[in-house]
Amino acid sequence: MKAYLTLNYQKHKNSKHMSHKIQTLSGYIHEYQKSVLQPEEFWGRVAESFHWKKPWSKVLKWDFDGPDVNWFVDGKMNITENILDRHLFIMGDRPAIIWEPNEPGDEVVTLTYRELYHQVCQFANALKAQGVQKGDRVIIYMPMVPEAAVAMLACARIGAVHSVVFAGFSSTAVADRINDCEAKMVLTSDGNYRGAKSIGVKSVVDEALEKSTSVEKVIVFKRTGTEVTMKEGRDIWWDDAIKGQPLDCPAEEMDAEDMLFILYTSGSTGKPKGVVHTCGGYMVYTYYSFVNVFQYNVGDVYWCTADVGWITGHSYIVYGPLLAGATTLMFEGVPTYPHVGRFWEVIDKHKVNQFYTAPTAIRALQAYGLEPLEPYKMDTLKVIGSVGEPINEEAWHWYHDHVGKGNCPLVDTWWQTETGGIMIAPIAGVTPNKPAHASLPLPGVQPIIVDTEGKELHGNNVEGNLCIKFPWPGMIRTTYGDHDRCKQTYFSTYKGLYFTGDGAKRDHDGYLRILGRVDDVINVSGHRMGTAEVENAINEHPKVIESAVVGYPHDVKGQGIYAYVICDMEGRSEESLKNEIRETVSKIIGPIAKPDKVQIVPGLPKTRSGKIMRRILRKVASGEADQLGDTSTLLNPEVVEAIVKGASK
Ligand code: 6R9
Repeated sequence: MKAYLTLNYQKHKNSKHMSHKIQTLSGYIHEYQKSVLQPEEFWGRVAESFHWKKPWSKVLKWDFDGPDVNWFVDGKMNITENILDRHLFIMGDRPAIIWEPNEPGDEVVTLTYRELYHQVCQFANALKAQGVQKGDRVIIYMPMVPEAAVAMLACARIGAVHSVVFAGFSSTAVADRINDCEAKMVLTSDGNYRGAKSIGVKSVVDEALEKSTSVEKVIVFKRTGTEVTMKEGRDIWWDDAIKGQPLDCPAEEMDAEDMLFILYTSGSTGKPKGVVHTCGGYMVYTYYSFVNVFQYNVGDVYWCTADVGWITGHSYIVYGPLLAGATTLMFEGVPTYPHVGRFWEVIDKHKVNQFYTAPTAIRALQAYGLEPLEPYKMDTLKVIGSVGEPINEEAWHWYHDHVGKGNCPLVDTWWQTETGGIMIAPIAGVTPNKPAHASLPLPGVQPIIVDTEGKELHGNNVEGNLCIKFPWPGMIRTTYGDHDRCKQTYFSTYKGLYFTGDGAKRDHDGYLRILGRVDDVINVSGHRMGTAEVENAINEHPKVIESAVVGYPHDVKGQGIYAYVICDMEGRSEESLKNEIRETVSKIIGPIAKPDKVQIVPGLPKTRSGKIMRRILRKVASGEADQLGDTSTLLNPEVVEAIVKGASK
C-alpha cells in the first residue's frame, strides 16, 4: 500500500486538487471547444490526475459500427485505488459516506475514507475466501446501507463484476438477472426498512435461487433482524464472512477496458438488457461530470436521493463523489416517512450543500404545500439537481423557489444507464439556467438532433430524435452476452450515431430540452419500464389472452402505466380480474411496474399486418379520444369505439 501512496503524493503534491473544474462561462466554452477539436488530449489530461498502474498507449480507438469503443488503450488501473488509497494520505479522516437511517432517531453512521478503505479491503478478502475471482459476476440485492457501497467497491477491488439489482424487484426479476449473467454469488440482507414497512429481502433471493443454478454462495447482511432460513453450505452471514479477514487487500490490476459492472435496464423489447460499463472510462467520466455539474468543493456534503440499484446511485452516490474525495450522504428511507418534511429535515441535519433528486419526488412533495418546509432553513444548499425524467416547468419553479430559495442553480441533468454519467446539464452557477431545459452538453459530449431519416437538423428551433455522434469515456461498451443487441438497439437506427431513444428540441436560444422517449419505453417516477416487459408479465395470468401497455400523463409519476387486456372472463368479475392482473405484474417484475389502470377490452386495434396501433391506445389513455385521426385502415376499426366507451377514468 505504501508504494502507491508515495507515488501518488509525488504526482499530486504540486497539482491543485480538482483542477478540472470549470469556473466561468468562457472557461466552459473554451473547454468544450477543446474537447471537440482535440478529444484525446482533452480526456488524456483529465485521466492524468488518476493513479494508473501502467499508462495508456492511446487515449481513444473507436468505431460506432461495431460498436467497438476503447478508452485509455492498454492502460492498467483499479478504480478503488483512486477512490480509497489515493485519498488516505491527505483525506483519510474526512467523511466519505454519511448514512442517514430510515428512523430519524437511529444512529447516523459516518465512514471516513480510512474506515471505508478498511471495510472494502476486508470484505474483498471475504469475497476471495468464498471463492470469488476476477471476472466472476456478483449480484448485489441490498437495501440502502453503507455495506451496499462497500460490496460494490469490494467487487471492484478484486476485479469481480457487480450487478446491483434494485431491492424492490421481484424474485423472478432477480432470477432473470442472475441467470443472464451467470452470477456466482449473491450479496443480500435479511430485510429492508422502507418508511413504516419492513420488507423481507433474503426470502426473495431464496425464491430466485430456486430458478437458477450458477450461484454457489450467498452472503447475508443483518439489517432488520427478520427471521431467515440459511441454507447450509450456501448461505453465510456478513459478519462471519469478514471475521478474521485482513484489513488490507491488494487491488487487482485491471485493464481500462475490463468490465467494472453490469446494470440491467429496460428497453423496447421484453427482456431487460445488461448494460456493461468498463473501468477506465467510467472512472474518468463520472469524476469529471460530478465535480463540474455540482461544482463540488472539498468539505461540502453532497446528497443524491437515488437508490444504488439504479445508475444514478452507481455514478452519483458511489463512484463519482468518492473518486472526487467527496462526502456522500446515503439515505435509507423514503421522502414521506415519518413525515413529509423528511428531506428538508435531513438537509438541515447534515448541512447538505448539493441536493440531487427526481422530479417525481418534487411533484409528490409539492402536493403537500409549503407548510412542511417551514420549520427548516436549508440555508446550506448551494446547488440543487434533477434527474430521471423531464421536469415540468411548474415543478422546476417550485423546486427552484422553495427548496433552492431562488438562489441555488438548478441542474436538470439528462443522461441514461447507457451513458454512464451526466451528458447534458447546466454546470452549476457557470452556464445559464433555463426552466425545464437540460440546456447544454458537457465538454466531450457531441449531441445532435436528427429527423426520422437520420439527417442532422442544424440551427436553432429544431425538434427531432436525440443522437450522440462521438464517443465519450462513460459510454456503454456492450450488452452482456449479446453484443449484437447493443448494436441493434443503439447503433443501427442511424448509421454512425449512438441513438438515445429520446426526442429533443433545440430552442430558439440554442438550449436543449428533452421531450421524453420516442420508443416503447415508459418512464414511471423516473424508472424505465419496457411496454413489452409489462405485457409479458400480464400475459402470464392464465385468463389473459392478449394485452397492450402504453404510458399516459400522470400528475406525480410523470407517466402512468395503462394496460388494455383481452381476457377470458368466465367465472370472474371484472374488478377481481383487474386486481389479479395488477398483482401478477407486481409478482413478476415488482410493485413499481403495477399498471395504474387496467381496461378489459374486446379486442386491440390492429393494422392489416397485425401490428397493434399503439398511437390510438395512447390517445385514449391520455383522454384525447377526440383526436384519434384516421382509423379506417385498421383491420378491426369497430374495437376502437368499444375501447373509447370503456376507457378507464
Ligand atoms: C439517469 C437515468 C434514462 C431515461 C432517458 C430519458 C429520461 C433522464 C432526464 C430524462 C428528461 C432529464 N431522463 N434524465 N429526461 N430530462 N433530466 O435516469 O437513467 O434510468 O437509464 O433513464 O430517463 O428518457 O432516456 P435511466
